[in-house]
Amino acid sequence: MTTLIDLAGYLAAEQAADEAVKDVVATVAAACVQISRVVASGAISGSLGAAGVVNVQDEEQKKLDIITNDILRDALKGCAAVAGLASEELEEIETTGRQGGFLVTFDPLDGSSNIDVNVSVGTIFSILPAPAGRTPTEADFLQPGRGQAAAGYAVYGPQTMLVLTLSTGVVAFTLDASGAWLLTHGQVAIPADTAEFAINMSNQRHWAEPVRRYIDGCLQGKAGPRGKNFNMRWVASMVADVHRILMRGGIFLYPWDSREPDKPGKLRLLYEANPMSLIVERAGGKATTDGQAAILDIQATKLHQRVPVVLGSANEVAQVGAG
Ligand code: AHM
Ligand code: MG
Repeated sequence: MTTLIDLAGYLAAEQAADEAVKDVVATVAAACVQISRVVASGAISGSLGAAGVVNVQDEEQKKLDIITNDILRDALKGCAAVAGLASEELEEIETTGRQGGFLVTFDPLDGSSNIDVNVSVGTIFSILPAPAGRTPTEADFLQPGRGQAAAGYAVYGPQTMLVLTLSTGVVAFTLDASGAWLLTHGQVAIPADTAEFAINMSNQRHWAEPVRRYIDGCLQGKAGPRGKNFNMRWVASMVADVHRILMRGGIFLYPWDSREPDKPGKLRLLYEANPMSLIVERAGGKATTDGQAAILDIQATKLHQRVPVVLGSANEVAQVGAG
């Protein structure tokens, strides 16, 4: 059996990446090992179920949302290269008392609705440059995703995996029984074509016309305008749905819908859409709001801003844009 290199070995060999970014990545990765253990322990540790509180998103927090948020927050506060952090579970940014280095935004446990039924969930993170010589403010977090210094996610599924982009390319590690991240996927590339889409069909009546037309074309299969049969998958954990697309292609849509006009989409820009978009683009895919406009070019205006998301296999995302 060949020996796989671990995360520390990979980071040491990555000459192009900043040493401080590597520290942040190593810190997040270590926190994800802890998170994977608490997630895996489920009912044994009494960590399933609702916490009985509502977060800044007006969503009921699960106990694990709070536990995992605390794990990441504590880890990042202890990391010398981190000046500030923002989380899906925290109303406001937090600073660490340090200046310069990096800001980290994260969704500590994405796919919360799946926790209690033992379906894959994950942690998503984005690392941004912090301002030099002063304490960061909320405005410093509102950067276009194109400027991310690194991004990644951990998926807690049949295998626990860490997917990462530093300066170029996308790599993936698998967690072994000893708690080491081993490099199992040296270069992740999303096929340009696909016949598999992921969308919550129950929202169909709320979609805009181009998305309706696109999905309708897929549903018509071989006899329809696309001339081929499509398959559909929807885990309802963005990490799991995007991970499948990274591994075998596909398109993921959480599009604009008419339910809440002041919340254009469900997913959050700074700690869900931006990090996933950097990973998807670096793996050769496209990440847009509507099949055309790149998510990474959006100038954020609010910490918990929501955006429509259409990402995945490049030619398929372009089909949505053409509609
Ligand atoms: P969360 O961060 O509160 O878990 O919400 C985000 C999740 C995504 O992982 C997933 O793509 C989406 O919400 C599923 O939404 P729905 O329940 O509408 O299918
Ligand atoms: Mg989420």
